[in-house]
Amino acid sequence: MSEDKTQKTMAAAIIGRRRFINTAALASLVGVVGCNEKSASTATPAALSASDAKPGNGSDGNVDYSKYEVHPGQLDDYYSFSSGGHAGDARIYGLPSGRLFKIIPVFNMDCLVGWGITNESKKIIGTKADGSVKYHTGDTHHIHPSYKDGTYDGKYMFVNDKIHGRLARIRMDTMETDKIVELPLVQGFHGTFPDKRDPVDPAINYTTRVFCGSEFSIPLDNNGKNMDATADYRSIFTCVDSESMEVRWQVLIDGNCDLVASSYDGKLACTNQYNSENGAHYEDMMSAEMDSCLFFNIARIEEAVKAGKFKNYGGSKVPVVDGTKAANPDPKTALTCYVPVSKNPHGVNASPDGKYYACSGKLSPTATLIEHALVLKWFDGELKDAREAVVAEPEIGLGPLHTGFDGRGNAYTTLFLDSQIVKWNVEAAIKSFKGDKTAKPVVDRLDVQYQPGHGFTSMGETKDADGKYFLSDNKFSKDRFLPVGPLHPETAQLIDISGDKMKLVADHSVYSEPHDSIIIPRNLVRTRQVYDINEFPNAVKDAKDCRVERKGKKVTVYLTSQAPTFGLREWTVKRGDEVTIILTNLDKVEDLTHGFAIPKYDINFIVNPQETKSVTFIADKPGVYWCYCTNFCHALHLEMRSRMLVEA
Ligand code: RUQ
Ligand code: CUA
Ligand code: CA
Repeated sequence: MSEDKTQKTMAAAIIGRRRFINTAALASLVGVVGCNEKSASTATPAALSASDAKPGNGSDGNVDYSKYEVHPGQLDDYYSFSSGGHAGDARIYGLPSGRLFKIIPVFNMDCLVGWGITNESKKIIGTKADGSVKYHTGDTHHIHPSYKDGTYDGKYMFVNDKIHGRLARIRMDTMETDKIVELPLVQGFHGTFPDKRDPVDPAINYTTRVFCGSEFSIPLDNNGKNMDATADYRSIFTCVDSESMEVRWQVLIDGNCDLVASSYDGKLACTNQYNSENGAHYEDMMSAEMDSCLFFNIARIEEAVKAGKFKNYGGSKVPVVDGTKAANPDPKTALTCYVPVSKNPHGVNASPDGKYYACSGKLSPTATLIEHALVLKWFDGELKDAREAVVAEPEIGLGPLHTGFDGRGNAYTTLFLDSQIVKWNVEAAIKSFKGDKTAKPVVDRLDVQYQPGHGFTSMGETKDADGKYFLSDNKFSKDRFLPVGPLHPETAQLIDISGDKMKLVADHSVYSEPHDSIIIPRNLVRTRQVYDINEFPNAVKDAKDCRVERKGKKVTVYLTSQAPTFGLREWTVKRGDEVTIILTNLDKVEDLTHGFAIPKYDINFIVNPQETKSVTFIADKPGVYWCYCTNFCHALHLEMRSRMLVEA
């Protein structure tokens, strides 16, 4: 089909279906995805896929799949860092192979490494007064590394917890979580993004702030006295210091926050709002024709905080400035700018050249393109209306969610309802918006299997977008894999975007529930293999230092591991003692990790080379207990044990 005819057919289809996108029809349309078992194999998005993408199983005789194989002993060229959704973790996959390399425990418990079991990890997760872990659950949605000069510096990754409103930081040298902060006044902390340059001092060109959007509006004093006055519910935008991981300030807004993006010059952060209506029921959230993409003027917000123009709420000491429309009538002093975009947007992504933000319609078959420079002009009082910052709104298909960029002027948006990836050209979209009828924004479409959520390009969230791969994290795998039970894996489909046409090159199964990822090249993964023993103030540096110390009922066992033995063959404690075991792994050899488990005491953790960890428990069960190494380390691994006697 010719491109011209394609465009016409598509436009007709969109207009035809657009009428359907009202409250009731949307519910049934979305319902199809989950309820109709035929929807998978018959999910021929052909109704709209008037391109030459072939509906069907996606296999294409023209693709040389062997080009994307990773042979035994070879390394992957790219790595995706993925958030694990309500598994509460983060994962590292290789690309193009799709091999899973690591699951990084963040908000979850993990008995492989002892996350949530060791004293050190409990302290990071947060504890209650009795020393037990405060929350055992988490829901990680968005993961983004720290930046230097608009690209990743390989230092940290930040990931959110939607359930309890927490932000975690992962050190990229060890790929371990090192700090977690709980945001005050927030429920449903969803989108997060670090800044890419300091908004106040442009010479500081690295991440100093992490922006966090809360999706659910709640009463400001959430004291159990207000269920019905939903107009008083508020959603709050938060800034966390990337080094101290303390909350710096918050902004009260109209509507809600969903996804978050940051500018390349440090001046703005933004969030798409699908519930500008502040509705408490889903039909209310869909009642307005337009919602917004909300921009935050970071320097002005920080000036306001400095000048004391803030309030405190709900017992929190964090300064909260007022970013509502009513409090910001004059653009020249406004802290926030609400740019109207089409209905219930989902996803906002900054283009790698720093010029645009693409905000998807979700309930409108459009993406809204907003120009960064024009938003700045609005803040200078030079635009009559914030809507003037919109420079394009191409019709791209049904259910647009997230957009990746290739660094060559093209955008790739996931279409949830159409189950497609649509490639559209930014300049053509701008021309078309200006009325140029010859400009054709949509240049390609590809069916994916099925219903994509996030999609992202290699290095696409940086100025170094390389236009090599797009990964489509799909919400349903249906018939792509042998069902291994009612809970299916999800599909991450790898698409080669280096040519004019998108090519589906691999289906990878991913453990539920992948949310968002970034793709980075191999050279950005630079981990350490052995810890420095001096990093741990409580390290037991020599096997000769192993001992048991008692202070009243508190007993500390100083222990080392060195394949294939622990530094003490046996030790004795008394019933009722509070026992702390401090274990240092003295092995210096790369990949020589030991484990330590105590039966019936629920103790299980690992120590990596030269690392120290500790656990504390009450010795309340008399008997002899074999403390054994859980991690295969040596030919005599099974013999690597100690005995603990708990005296009756
Ligand atoms: S959201 S499927 Cu939690 Cu990232 Cu868009
Ligand atoms: Cu040490 Cu197995
Ligand atoms: Ca809405």
